[in-house]
Amino acid sequence: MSHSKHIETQAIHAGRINDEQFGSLATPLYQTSTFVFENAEQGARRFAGEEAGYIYSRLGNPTTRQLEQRVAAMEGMEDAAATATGMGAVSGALMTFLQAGDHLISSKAVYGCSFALMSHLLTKFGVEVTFVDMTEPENISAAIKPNTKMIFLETPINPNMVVLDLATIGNIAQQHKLISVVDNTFLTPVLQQPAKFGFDLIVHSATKYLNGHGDVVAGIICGNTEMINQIKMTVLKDIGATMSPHDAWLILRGIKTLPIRMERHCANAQKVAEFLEQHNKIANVYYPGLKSHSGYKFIGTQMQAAGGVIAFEIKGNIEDGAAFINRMQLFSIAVSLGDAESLIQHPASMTHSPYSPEERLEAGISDGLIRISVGLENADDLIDDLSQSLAQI
Ligand code: 4LM
Repeated sequence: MSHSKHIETQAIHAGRINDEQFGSLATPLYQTSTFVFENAEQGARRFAGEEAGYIYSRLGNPTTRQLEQRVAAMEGMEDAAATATGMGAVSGALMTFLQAGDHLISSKAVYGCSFALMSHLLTKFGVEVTFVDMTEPENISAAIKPNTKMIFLETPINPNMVVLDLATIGNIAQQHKLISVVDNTFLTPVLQQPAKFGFDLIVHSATKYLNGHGDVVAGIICGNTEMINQIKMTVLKDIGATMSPHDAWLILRGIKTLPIRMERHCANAQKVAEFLEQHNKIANVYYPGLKSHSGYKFIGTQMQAAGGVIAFEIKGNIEDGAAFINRMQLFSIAVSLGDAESLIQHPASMTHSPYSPEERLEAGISDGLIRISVGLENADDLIDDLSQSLAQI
């Protein structure tokens, strides 16, 4: 499938394999652990890389392959590696290319377990990590050392919705020949394609919008063919963070509606954010779709729209915040995001609890921050739910 097709078409057709045997319209699910060789010689040729073909599902599977090709096309990248979870994707991108003695520069604020991976696990293996505030790109330049190998960021940042400047950061990475990695989970390729700004690797928690139905944990890494092959030989072959073919099948089904789902998530979130912004019990709203947000200027250039996640602080203390969350009826109290169902959670005690209180403060994640993932329900019903709980503060 050509990369020049529109994203709505790619979401349905890119990477599609023709089922020559039966003509199945839906992707066949190859729910198999292993693949049978015609003879011993063929098995040997496949292991030696002399003959194309599947060997064993940890190394590759036709259903999973279709998903890889679809997401790669949508991101405008050559290839992709599907992983067991989003953390499998983040760790795969980082661990394949970093070794003891290398230096990694990461945004200070990132998803809690990505922070834990970098600050705890990678340092244990001798990788040096510096966390910087990337809203000032000069901080990145200032942190670069002779052993700096890679930079890592998310935008908008989970959970505080700060938008980072991909064009400027991408330039810095290219000038210094650093491997640049963006976590594109929050916007998906429908709303933001970091490859346009020269980024080398794009990672996703496919658990979120790509699948969109809250029934899978999965991840994917996009990049050029050479880097993806290297990742597959590391994170899939040797570490084993492989996506299940059944999960790939569900994501392939979910991704067909990604463009229309994102449209609705954005429209609903915009209405909800505007409602929150004018409410007298709300102290701050962080949503790049609001003119008051520092990320608003990137809409239409770097990102098509602001996505479906909103962060905010209420007027009141931590107990008021917990009571506010507990009174929600339509919003489920749950971590994760990007599902049809609207979700609400408290980053300091949940998704970002791997940070120490000091690290969290330093990263700009306040204790009072509440994060919602605006689902696909009717926006007025979501506003009614927020409204009833806010009225009781
Ligand atoms: C959450 N997030 O925030 P898996 N990258 C980003 C993420 O938000 C996440 C991952 C990677 C949440 C999970 C509980 C930007 C996860 C990791 O959970 O490993 O698929 O993705 O609520």
